[in-house]
Amino acid sequence: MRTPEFAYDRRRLRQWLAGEARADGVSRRDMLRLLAAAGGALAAPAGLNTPAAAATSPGIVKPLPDEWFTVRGTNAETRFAALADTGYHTPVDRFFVRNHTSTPVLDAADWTLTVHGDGLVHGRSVEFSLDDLKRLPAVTRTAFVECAGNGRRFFTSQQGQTVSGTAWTLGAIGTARWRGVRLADVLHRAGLGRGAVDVMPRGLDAAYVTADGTDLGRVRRPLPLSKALDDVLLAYEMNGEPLPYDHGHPVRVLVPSWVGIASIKWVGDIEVSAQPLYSPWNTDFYRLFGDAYPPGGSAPLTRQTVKSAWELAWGASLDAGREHRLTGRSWSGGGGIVRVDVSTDGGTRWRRARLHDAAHRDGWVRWSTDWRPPAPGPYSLLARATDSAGRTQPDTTVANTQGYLFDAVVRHPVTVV
Ligand SMILES: Nc1nc2c(c(=O)[nH]1)N[C@H]1C(S)=C(S)[C@@H](COP(=O)(O)O)O[C@H]1N2
Ligand SMILES: [Mo]
Repeated sequence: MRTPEFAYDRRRLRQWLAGEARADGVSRRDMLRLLAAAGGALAAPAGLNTPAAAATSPGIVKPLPDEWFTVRGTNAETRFAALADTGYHTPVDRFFVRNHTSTPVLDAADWTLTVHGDGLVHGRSVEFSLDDLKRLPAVTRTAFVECAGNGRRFFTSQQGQTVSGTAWTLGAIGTARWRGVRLADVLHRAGLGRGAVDVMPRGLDAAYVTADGTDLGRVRRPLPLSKALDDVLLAYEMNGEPLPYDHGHPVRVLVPSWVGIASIKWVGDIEVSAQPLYSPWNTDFYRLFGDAYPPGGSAPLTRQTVKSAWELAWGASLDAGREHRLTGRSWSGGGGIVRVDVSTDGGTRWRRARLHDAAHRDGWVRWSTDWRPPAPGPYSLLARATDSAGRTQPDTTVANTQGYLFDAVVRHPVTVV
């Protein structure tokens, strides 16, 4: 999996150098840095850097009750304890929100999707209304959306490392039943050309301006055509209801198993390109940078890693001498979860948790374990999952400066009283 993706990235960088790839909105300096890291020569076409604009204020439409969410800047993290009484699918009203700016309130009747670019036959652009999409075959698929930065706080709190970005605990994930059309069907309907290589959906939310005032334009991230044609949906329903405002109304991209940024909300246009594409979301962001990585960073992030979370408040109190049924969930972007081991004594002794769901690709499994805490005092609860590809959560995650893909076993503190 890793090798072809690295090769893909290197090939694209070489094409950019030869003037055969586009990188609108990415600074020339960033492209040169990536190129240098990939071992290319230093001579390149001019890039773009647009000037500063004002910062935006948070804007999430749905209510964010304190018992369900922790608000973090423009984002809202789901409290795992609030999932204990929910089923497999995360109710929309408890589903985390990750917004670069704020939720645009769009009217489905006015909405259109424009598919355009030189990767279409004759280079013509094609428009679809929501009704047009609904006339194509509908597909339903259960999948999680998880932010690449989920668990970021633990780089600092467990490993003592400084990382940038929203300090999520483990609640930047939700699993929903999505209904929509296959992106492949829309691309074929639009007239996919033989030369197409990259597909870049773009959101209708406001342009994203970084803390230092750089306007990066609207949120967008290219996907290789192979993934776009494989299992990607244009979703217009979430858990049987029209897609809610905060989750991309009226239509979002849903890229199963990949980092959440791939699943562009409020999609307004999709560029189909015969040249490789770059955006800041696959050059500066959503790559791994740091001591363990090449100077230009890793290849752009794709699949999620393995994680586990207890459906318990951080620092929850439990009565000593009583049996408690403790519950949690584990998930992976690399295959269904086949095994979860738990420890209630800080990691000395381990036992298997009971799994309540079959291994589900792109989804999570719910699990439980019974525990009678012997005596009052502080305890750490640990859970370690293994997926069907044999990947297991490690004890520590190799650091990266932006704190992506934390997958180590989290030590969840509780107090026995
Ligand atoms: N247009 C647009 N799409 C977007 C984003 C955004 O800010 N704008 N955030 C991305 C990120 S980083 C994540 S993790 C997911 C979050 O999806 P959710 O808010 O529905 O949970 O949406 C992705 N799609
Ligand atoms: Mo994200």
